Amino acid sequence: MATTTVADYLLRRLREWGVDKVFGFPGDGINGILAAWGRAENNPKFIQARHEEMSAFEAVGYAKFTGRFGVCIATSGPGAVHLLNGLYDAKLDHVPVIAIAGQTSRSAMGGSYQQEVDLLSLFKDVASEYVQMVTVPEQLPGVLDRAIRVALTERAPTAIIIPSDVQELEYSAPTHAFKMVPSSIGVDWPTAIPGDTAIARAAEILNAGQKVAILAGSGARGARAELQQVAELLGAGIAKPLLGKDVIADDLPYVTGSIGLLGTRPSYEMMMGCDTLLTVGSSFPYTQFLPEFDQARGVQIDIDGKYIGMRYPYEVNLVGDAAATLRALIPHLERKQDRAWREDIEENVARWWEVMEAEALVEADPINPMRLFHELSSRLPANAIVAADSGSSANWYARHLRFHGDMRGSLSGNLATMGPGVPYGIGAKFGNPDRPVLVFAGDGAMQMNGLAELITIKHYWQEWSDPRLVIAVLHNNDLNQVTWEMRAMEGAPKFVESQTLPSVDYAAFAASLGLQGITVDKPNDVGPAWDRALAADRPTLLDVHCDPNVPPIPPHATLDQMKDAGRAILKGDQDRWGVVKEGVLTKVQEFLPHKEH
Ligand SMILES: Cc1ncc(C[n+]2csc(CCOP(=O)(O)OP(=O)(O)O)c2C)c(N)n1
Ligand SMILES: [Mg+2]
Repeated sequence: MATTTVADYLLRRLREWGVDKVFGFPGDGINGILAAWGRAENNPKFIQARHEEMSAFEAVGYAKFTGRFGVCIATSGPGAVHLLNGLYDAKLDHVPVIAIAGQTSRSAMGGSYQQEVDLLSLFKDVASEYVQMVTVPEQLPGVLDRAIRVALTERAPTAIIIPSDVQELEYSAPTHAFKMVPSSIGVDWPTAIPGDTAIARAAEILNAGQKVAILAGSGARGARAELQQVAELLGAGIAKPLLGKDVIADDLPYVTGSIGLLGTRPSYEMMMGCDTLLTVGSSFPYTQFLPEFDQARGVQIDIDGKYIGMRYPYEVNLVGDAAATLRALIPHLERKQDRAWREDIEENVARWWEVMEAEALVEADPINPMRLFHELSSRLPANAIVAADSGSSANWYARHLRFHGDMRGSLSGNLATMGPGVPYGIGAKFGNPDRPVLVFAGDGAMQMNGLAELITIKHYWQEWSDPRLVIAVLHNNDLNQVTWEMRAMEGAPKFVESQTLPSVDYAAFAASLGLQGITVDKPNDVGPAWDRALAADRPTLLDVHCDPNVPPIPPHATLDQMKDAGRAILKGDQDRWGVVKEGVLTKVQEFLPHKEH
């Protein structure tokens, strides 16, 4: 075909933006684009998932682990509907993703035609920053360019709808005329730094305090050296919300690790004891894990004025780039002479890691899930990327993995949806084919979608220069996280009908796809299984038979609360109440809190 169609031009413009991969699934609502893809010799590369929600998760994973924007594509009607959950994951975790969806022909619109869903309304909430339908060719470059720039500016998903007949029209560029919107490619960003007066006010607060706590979230990524320098000067510890787990390494003695329900005791202690709070690039929502309102003076740094000043009554709210703002602050900070607070934090952290190890080594039936994470922790390659699904694995990911080097890690932090683990891993591999990628997923998540998405791994893994993608399945025949939430928060026993899962041979399923499948049902086999997976010449699934009676214990739990959660022992109905491992309770208590909160 000699002429350039709208679809041809769409792909060309994506290439000009540097897009080399698009995650999608076909359908006749995008047939015009697929035909153009064939003409473009699959550039950008079309990556076929089993389900459009997976395409969206893969685009989110790709964006999270590359720092670039992700692109996904789906057909009209059902395909577009399937994208939604993945796009909400992008929205809630502030990830730039562009969704492209087909639509019925313009001539059929409004006629209750097959697969006609009102996509502008469907995407209105999830892509609230920008959703547009392209109805004439001249609209295309402007709409696509804006969808990309808005996604990058707002760190949000945006959506473009292209009716099937428009895809096949001859492309015609916007002209230098009334009601035309010419457009251009690319964007360069400023480095935002607050003014001198604001920096001085912040420094005054940080210098006045004796016990400084730092909360560093995903917005602090790229500010590692500065965070270290500030923590050093202020004698502070650094706690990390889930999405910020990889912003600073856990092998620094003053990094207290995760915070919140899935957090660590040293983070909790630090927040409860501090007199000054410095929050950098975090909108951690759980106020109850931050200091009491009248306890600490607060300074917040965030790139986005829309999200600053929330969650705590900060005295100074600095809108700016994390690294640049910290660099501006540093010359104004006085080194704290009294290091007692810092020493206290370091002692707590050292003891906490010992407790974590002891907990992980408590015997269970058959495998203590903490052991699975613990054994990996010491084997983690410095360039590993880790993804965890929602479920009990998120707890162990948060508490037991000791990140070091340039490791990256993420999960569905705010939507907390089940299902992103395996597709995040795939997106991570396509963004970083030379890095090992490790995924933790529950058996519920595998049954929901992970098993099917293993087929996508089978389809593509040989293209990755480092073939190591390891899926560790927490095989506990239970929707365990919710079972424990019911027990601990509702005081209700396990409702077997909703919670128990049918058992599946996950390793055999993986092996049937030509992947390495390893069943692990003895505690001492966990370490060697990781060794095999990390030395393999192909992706591996570890089918790990985990004990559902190891409770994910919140760091602030008192012994009584923990015993309460394990009422099993009192009630005797083991299946419904679970039997909390006595050893786990005892080990956690070895980490004696300074005070009971
Ligand atoms: C799409 C979706 N449905 C339901 C939930 C509620 N939920 C959160 S964790 C969980 C259990 C997950 O079970 P599994 O994947 O087996 O992991 P486990 O906790 O057993 O390790 C459920 C049902 C959710 N977060 N997302
Ligand atoms: Mg499970």
